[in-house]
Amino acid sequence: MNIARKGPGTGARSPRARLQSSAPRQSLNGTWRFRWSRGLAVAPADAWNQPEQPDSGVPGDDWTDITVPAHWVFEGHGRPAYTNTRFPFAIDPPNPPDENPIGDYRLVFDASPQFRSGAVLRFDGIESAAEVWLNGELLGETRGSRLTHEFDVTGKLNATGNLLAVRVAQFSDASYLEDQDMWWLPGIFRDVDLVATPADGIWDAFAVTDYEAADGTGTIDLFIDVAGAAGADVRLSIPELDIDLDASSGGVIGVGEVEPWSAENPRLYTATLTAPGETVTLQLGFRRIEVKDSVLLVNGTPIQFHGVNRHEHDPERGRVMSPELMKRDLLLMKQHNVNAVRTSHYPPHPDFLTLTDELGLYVILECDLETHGFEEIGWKQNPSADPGWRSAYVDRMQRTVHRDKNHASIVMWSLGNEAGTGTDLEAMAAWTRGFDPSRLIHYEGDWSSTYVDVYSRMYASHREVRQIGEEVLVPAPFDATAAQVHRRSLPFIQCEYAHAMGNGPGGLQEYEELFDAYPRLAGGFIWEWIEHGLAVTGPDGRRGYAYGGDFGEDVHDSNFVIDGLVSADREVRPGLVALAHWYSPVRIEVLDASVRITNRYAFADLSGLRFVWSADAQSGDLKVGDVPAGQSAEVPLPDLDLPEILTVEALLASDTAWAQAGHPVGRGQRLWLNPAEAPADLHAPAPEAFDPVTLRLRSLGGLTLDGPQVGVWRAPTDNDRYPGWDERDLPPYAERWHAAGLDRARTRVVSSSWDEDALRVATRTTPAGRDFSVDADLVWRRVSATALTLDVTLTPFGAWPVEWARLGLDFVLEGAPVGLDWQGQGPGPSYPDLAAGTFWGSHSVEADGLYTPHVKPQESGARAGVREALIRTSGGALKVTVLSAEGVAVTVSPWSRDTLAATAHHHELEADGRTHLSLDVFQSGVGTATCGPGVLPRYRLTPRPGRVTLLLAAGE
Ligand code: IPT
Repeated sequence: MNIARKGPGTGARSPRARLQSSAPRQSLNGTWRFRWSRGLAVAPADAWNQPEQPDSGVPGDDWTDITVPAHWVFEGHGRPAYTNTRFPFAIDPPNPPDENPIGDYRLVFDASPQFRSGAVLRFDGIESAAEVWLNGELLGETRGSRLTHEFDVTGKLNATGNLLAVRVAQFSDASYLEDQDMWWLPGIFRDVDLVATPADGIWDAFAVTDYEAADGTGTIDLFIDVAGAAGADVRLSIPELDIDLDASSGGVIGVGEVEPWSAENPRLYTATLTAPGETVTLQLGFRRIEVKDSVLLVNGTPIQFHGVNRHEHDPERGRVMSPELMKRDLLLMKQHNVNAVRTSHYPPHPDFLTLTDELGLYVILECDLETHGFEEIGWKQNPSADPGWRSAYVDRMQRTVHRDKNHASIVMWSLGNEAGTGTDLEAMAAWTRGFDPSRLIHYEGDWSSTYVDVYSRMYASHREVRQIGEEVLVPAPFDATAAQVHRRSLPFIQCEYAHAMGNGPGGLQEYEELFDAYPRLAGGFIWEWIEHGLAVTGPDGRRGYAYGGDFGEDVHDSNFVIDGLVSADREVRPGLVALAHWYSPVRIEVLDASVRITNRYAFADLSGLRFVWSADAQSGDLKVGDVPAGQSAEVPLPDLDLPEILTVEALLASDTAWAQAGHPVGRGQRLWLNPAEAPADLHAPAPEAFDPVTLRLRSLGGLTLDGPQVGVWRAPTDNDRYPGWDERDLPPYAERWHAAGLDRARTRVVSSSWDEDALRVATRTTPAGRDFSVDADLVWRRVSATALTLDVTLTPFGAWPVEWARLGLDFVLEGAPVGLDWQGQGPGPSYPDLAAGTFWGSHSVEADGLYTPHVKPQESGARAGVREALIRTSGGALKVTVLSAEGVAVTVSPWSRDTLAATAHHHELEADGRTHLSLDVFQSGVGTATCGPGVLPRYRLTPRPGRVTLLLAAGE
């Protein structure tokens, strides 16, 4: 096995489409025999690949059972490893390291006559290179872990006892081309099948569909590659379109008027191709993707990608996908108004695309290619620029395009990710353009590339995105290069933006507003859909997730692999709730006496939606009428007494393939809240309730507590730990906060006085060794034996060198948190730049809903705009009523911020049995600094005064 060369695999048949066919297929998935070796040099040169070798295992031999498909690191052999961009081995292409786990696989199987007359052995995914033997004969080698290889086994199969032997190398020359930001997971991890290739059957078919919006008609340009005897007759039949004709010679076929395919209305027509030996079924979607005047059009209409990047990930099985999990991902996407997926950074399981066709999502289908590790050495030796690798590059692209070429949902072919620049990429593009001019070509890594059809970038700042939107509206400067002129003719997408790592991402609204404002901007794809946590069991049996470094890797990138809108178990993170709002196809603005409804669909009117208003205790349907795509309408509101809250929701009017009738797709709300009534007849509180040294409250009714302590720090989020891309000259907030001492501020009582009507306390809160502070004036009054009012004025003092994380009052309550009931924004958490998708109302969560279980612990769970909250603990309940005009953000946690900041994994957090409560007057935004801009200026919390009046009562 030669795994140190630059070429593609050997011996496989040329790639073809994955066809839904009548040809028999036999799955070879199941239990195989397996043997692991430390490196190729020590992989036994015995007769492992020969039928004579016993495969059943005798005591003492080194063969065990293994599941196919699986990654062997999850089957008891070796361990997973994570790196982002760095190679976990020396950069010495094309040589893999000597310490290179080798897996030998053996399967004995029978083959019925239908396969013996003609068949291929099909491997859908082996990481990273394999040598394939059948009955002692070498069939060839694979390259391209996420690419399909089919080996011709016609005439090579016996009725019984066939031996399939596969030797897999974890690392190979191919690893230099597969440096995606993900776990290194070796093995046969996708399906293995025996597929019959019947005589007079159909080897390959390519139906290039088109839709002419001007007259509503469709065409099919058909290419058929018949197996066996030349000239076999093939009939094309599309019953719904009354088409039944001889298609043997292929060519363009007009189908007359059709309903076009789009993500909004994924209309498919079932077509069959019938040859004497085989029938193939195609699901045809008629659509046209094109660029006109730097605008991206589908079926003649501008569209916007409301997209996400999706890696394949299962917390127990790595990149082994089940049909259920793929469907779950896509349903969740559709339910959150996502209309596009980039298959980052390799072709997904082939069945994924059947689902995107059916459910309606635009797909950027990406080739299995990334050479990011060469960036470490200034892109020296980058394979993309080395003609020696060209055949490997082009082979990868051909395997990518051929397998999936019949899917209506694929609107662009992407050459790969982060592979630098070079002529091998150009060669991939040239082949693709020649083979399939019906789709656009995407590649982000070469900004001056003249061989792509879209200008694509990742994590560009809002300012830059605006410039890109604007530049096509004015003539190009006269010294512009040809490449610049070409680029200005292209639509712009962000193939990655808004890095969904930890608490975040902020800045979604501002991106969406730009995408809406400039025709050139065709939207983008959030990084990324799923967190790649690997399931582990915590010390007390809790389920948790591992990340880079947890498997003893000496080179790793820690939790950078945990950056999804959903957890590895597909729990929705707050970022996805916010995203669903900004990606919504309707905008609803409640005005004084009317509602403005904007239809943001590209094609559909609003007849698929029902609009429901609710105000205080009343509700009803809102008649919205006909609002064509892209238009707005103002609809009068019912005549109501002035309500406190008016909400209008857009709900699905009927069941769809992805959600049931009543599913919310958009919401608008307006508040006219009246301030809470302040209690009268107040007196000074009892001194015993206060700590004699700190003058903080220690008891209230039967409650034992300690507070408030002024707080301006938060347990750093992932985004707080990275410098924003727009201010890389500054250390990240987490470091600046620590340097300034926000995490270790202490309070001194400056003065206090007991009057008849109040206790007045002035405090100064200052980090050790610093001379900047927050001064607080606290006025306590007694309402009853179980209730007090607290009026607090907070004023920054001195020259704070950094913005704050928040400005608030912290309490510690004896007793563990049990739950929270509140009136405010909810039900999920919100931060100033991550608040969309929450709405004002009465909400309630139990203990495990108080926080977001981010895999790496950090600040989470704030409920904003709260006017009233009941904090339930095992030691009793505290009721907080905000008497001043603005609500507060309430954070309730079983862990202190110090504990959150010091613990590596959520499942390792140890609760101290108390309730940590913060009532924040202000909060900073969260931003998306892990990749991209930090907190935008308007969401930063520059030190400023704040004021709040609270009613605190021991509740029930
Ligand atoms: C970008 C990668 O394309 C993506 O795979 C992922 O690694 C992401 O970053 C971070 O999570 S590349 C980076 C240099 C912006």
